[in-house]
Amino acid sequence: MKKKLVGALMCVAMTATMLAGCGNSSEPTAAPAETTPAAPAETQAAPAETTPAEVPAETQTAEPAASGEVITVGFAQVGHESDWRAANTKNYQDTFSAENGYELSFVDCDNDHAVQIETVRGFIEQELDYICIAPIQSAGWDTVLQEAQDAGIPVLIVDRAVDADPSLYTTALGCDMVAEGEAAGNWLAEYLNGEDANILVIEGSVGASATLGRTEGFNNIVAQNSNWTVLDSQSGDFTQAGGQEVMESFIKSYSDFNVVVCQNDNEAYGAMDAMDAAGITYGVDGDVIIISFDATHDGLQYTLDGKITCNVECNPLQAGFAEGVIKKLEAGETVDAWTLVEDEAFVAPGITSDYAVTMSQEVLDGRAY
Ligand code: GYE
Repeated sequence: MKKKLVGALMCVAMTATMLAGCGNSSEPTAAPAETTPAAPAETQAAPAETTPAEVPAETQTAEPAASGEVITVGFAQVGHESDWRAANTKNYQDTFSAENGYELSFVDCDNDHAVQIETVRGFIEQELDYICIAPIQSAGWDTVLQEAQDAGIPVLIVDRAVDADPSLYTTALGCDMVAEGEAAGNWLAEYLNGEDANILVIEGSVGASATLGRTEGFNNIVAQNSNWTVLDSQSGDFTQAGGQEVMESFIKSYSDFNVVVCQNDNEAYGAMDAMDAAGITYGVDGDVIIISFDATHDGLQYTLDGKITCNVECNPLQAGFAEGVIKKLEAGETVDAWTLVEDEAFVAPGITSDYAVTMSQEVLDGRAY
């Protein structure tokens, strides 16, 4: 039995401040509140074999929707680095299904920026109706976004942000990564209640807005606590293996730490393995506080078990927002320049917090991903 109240998605219109919050800059980025639909999308069904030459794509053959022609959508996905990503991919494939009237060209870019750029170029050459990009890194997008705009293809920047001028794409949607980092920091300050913190950070992939934002947000709170020290901060690439490797090297270099911040759940699993092997205790009954991000089902199980003390959610079920944008554009309506996917934080049983929900079996049962 699934209960649905946790992690409810909400769509709100953008403010310039929110946009800044989701990017990697501390300066608010000026952005128009609304964008006019880009040049009309032509609804040509792309043949199944029009995959970018060098990257594997899965293309679903679509049945035209009762109301009209098949809508072709290209999705340049980051890769398959985490449970969060797997849930996000499945959500896009389920939403942009043949049954729903779409032909989805899905490309797993395997965390390679150059492959992702070429994938988008392939989508432009195929003259797809819409392009969704979950940017591996936030930098380096201007040229290909300009190419898509010149071709009249609306681009949706999804999940992570780009640091390109917002006029180069149609819309962006995702979680507020800076706010997530701040939530983690605020919770820690509340929990420590004045105690010292010696902190190790296992960051996500280098240059990703999820990494930059969570780091920036957490550091904003570190700056407010003079008895907190960040001993080290290294990338674990959002993978379990990466988290384990970084934690093993931290354990060799540092003997006195009481907080480990993992920028996603998979890294936390690797970090726990490394601490188990070294005989370091963690969790509500241990010596080290683990903070994680994503709040996937397994991450929340560890939170319920008191091993991860605080887990800050990022909801991967975002395809419905992308579809909402596409439907509006199809209808010739204007769309918001930015859609926030809301999230919340969870803490282990026995902890109450102004910043987080206390974990329970009921919450876990409501977590489908
Ligand atoms: O936290 C991580 C994934 O961009 C929000 O990417 C996403 C992050 C997520 O690999 O697990």
